[in-house]
Amino acid sequence: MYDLIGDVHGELDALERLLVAMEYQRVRGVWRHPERRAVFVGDLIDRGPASREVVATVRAMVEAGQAHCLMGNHEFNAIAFHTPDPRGGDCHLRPHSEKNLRQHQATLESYRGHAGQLADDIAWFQGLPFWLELDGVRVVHAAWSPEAMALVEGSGVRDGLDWPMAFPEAFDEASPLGAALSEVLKGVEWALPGDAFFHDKDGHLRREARVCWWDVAPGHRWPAVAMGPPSLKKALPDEVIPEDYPRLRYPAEAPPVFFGHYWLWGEPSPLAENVACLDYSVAKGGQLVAYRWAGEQRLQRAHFVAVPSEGGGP
Ligand SMILES: [Mn+2]
Repeated sequence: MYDLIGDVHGELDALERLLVAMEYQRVRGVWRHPERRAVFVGDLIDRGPASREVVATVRAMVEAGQAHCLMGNHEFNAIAFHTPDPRGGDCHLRPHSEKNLRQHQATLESYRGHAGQLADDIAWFQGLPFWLELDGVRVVHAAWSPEAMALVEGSGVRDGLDWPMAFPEAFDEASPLGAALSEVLKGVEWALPGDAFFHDKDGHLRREARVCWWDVAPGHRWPAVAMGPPSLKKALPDEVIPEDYPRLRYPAEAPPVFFGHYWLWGEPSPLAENVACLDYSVAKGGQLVAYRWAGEQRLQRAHFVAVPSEGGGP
């Protein structure tokens, strides 16, 4: 059975406390449980102080057959940041702009003096799955989107080890492949109605918002379906979603699906009977959260385990 673990974002201390709380033990340097396997939903790195150590911890578990790890948008971005654009120019697949340097800063600092390890971990990131269907559960970093997944599958992007060089368009959201990967790794975003906008957690102005892809449709109210900070909820008109927007729904009879990515707050609980987000903002003073799955179709609040971040409180 699986213990599904949310976005760690460089918070090694919280990760170790969570593993201890779930009765994992470190044996010869690798955390393991006699009966259970861990599944990380991605975003091991960035923000927190110990990205390199978190990657080492999780990678050792994966390599010892004790865990699976999904690719998060932060690992995906790191691959692009460290891969020269094969189409030429003096650029990387993710430009080293001031904004991007800021975003990668915590991870770059944790790898300072460990360039060889960084290159090796980036190569390991390239092998992380974009989604997983294990016996009885589905796992993805942000959105279980069958159409986007079919497009990614059909593209052959993962057929070679050096796929970032072979498929540079994977990192361009204007390309069909880039858009599909963005949906899987960053979620479904819709343009806000009229001239509504908000500032995200990093202060960037946005006119699109992540929506709850597991249940959103025309007729639902914007503030109820948009995922984001309180500033987003305030900026949104209390209007219904127009008829020409699509209907998205994760089927109630499908296997339970787990993901991270959404920076939730509060007491961990399922978002629908078979839908759970495990990201509770540990790198912003929230909690690191896991779900201990015991084979159930209807997810239960009692199966969440949470440890507070070091600082505690928002
Ligand atoms: Mn994420």
